[in-house]
Amino acid sequence: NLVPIGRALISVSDKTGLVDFARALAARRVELISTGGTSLTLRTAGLKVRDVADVTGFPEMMDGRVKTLHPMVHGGLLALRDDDEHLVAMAAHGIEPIDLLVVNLYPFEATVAKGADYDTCIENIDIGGPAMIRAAAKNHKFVTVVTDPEDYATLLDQLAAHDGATGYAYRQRQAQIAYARTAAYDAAVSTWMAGAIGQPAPRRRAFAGTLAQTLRYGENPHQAAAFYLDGSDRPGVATAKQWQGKELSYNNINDTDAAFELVAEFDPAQGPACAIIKHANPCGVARGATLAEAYARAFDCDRTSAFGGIIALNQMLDADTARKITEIFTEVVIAPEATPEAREIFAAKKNLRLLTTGALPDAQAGGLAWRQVAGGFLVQDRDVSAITAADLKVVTKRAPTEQELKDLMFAWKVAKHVKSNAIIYVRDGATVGVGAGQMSRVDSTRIAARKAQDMAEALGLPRPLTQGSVVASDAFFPFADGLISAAEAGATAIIQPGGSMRDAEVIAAADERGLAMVFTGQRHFRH
Ligand code: 93A
Repeated sequence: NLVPIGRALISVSDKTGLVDFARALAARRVELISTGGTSLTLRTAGLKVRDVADVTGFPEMMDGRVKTLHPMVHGGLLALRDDDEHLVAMAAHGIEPIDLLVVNLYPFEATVAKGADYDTCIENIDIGGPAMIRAAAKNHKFVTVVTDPEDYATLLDQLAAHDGATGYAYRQRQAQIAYARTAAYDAAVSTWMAGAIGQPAPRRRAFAGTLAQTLRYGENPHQAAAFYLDGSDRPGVATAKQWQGKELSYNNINDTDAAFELVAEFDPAQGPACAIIKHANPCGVARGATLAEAYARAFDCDRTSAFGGIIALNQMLDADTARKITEIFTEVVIAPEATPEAREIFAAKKNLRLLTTGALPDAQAGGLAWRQVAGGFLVQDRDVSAITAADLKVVTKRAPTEQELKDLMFAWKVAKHVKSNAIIYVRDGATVGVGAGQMSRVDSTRIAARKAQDMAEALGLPRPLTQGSVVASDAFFPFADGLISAAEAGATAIIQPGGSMRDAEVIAAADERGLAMVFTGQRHFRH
């Protein structure tokens, strides 16, 4: 199963490491065949190269659209070396075997990311490259394929270990990687086209990502894991610069994403906001006159849970906020930017990871969301619905006051980012109780109230902050019990979608207690 490498076809857009790699092949007496730009680079470096035009007998033509699409190339890649008929065909047509294919594709994804126009993106769809990669990968019984400069070193290791040959298991692995590359490439083309022609719905689409990073482990240490990029340039954990701290873990990435997406709901033009996340749910979200105050108020929602949490800020991290944050242990801080002074303060905390993204993601920008199920995955539009005060329907005798209304809108934004059943108590632009992920809505209501009670005791407050708060519920109250329990905790106003069979009962319970209640007509399930 060892196949010696005698002839290589090299055609690469990304010329990183190319010359050294080709020189190492040449030193093993491998004959090099290349396309235009690749040939030029190799020749300029003093290497001996045959042009692919010399192999095909055709010049590269049509702006390079047709250079390797020829039987002399594809016959050389696909011929079975142990099949008499194939050997006869090769001899009859003068087809020479190609033992090694080194291709990396036109940079389609990078061209899209740069915001290139339609025609430029089209021109950057590689046709000949994927055709050769797929051919070489299919014929991995005899042919070795390399599609990434990062794999040059391991190929040279193979050749060194096997006296200029590659082993079957290695070729199989390379073929599998090659098909991952071409699949991701075509998925990127389809995804880009869907957007370009205004067909972004999650139907008749192909999905694939490109490997960004192999992670140390997954949700638990016994699970292997990796981080893939989907090619969108949404600011967030995927695009962030990490200034310090250990490598992000799987859970860090998941939680940091949840934190940043939540804080992005709060327009920085309307003031600073902070979200603290644990296990993908917020344990505190707040606005403040300053960023430091926003953090302190978010922290006061649930100081116990905030320990070891993930903090997201909707504007530049400043020194004051940085100093406050370092008072307890935090895993990750993500912000659009950080001042040099703030970075210096963090530098003393070696384990604290700091990420900056340059911008906040647009909470209203479309896109797709995935969920895995056995045998497949579910795809839907991102939940980008947002309501304004004008969309609300007052259903109680009493309408909310101006302050209640402000807090109701705040609570509703947070509810969208809390696992169902979600109940959020808010007072003066800060969460004061979060009930998340319960199977019964009334339990979420009670848990949030009880935690607020605990916090009041810890902070030495006379009463829990739920007294005089407002409450958001991500979906309707199926019974009046949840609402009654929120009222008992001191809530004075409620925001919820409405639409329950028992709405009349729920409204009556609100009226009886003098609560104001508004319906959104929209729910924010997050399961
Ligand atoms: O336009 S193509 O799809 N037509 C081809 O026949 C072809 N063959 C190789 N592009 C083709 N390639 C691509 O050219 C390779 O995948 C590689 O990315 C690039 C290398 O071109 P050069 O050697 O001229 O820099």
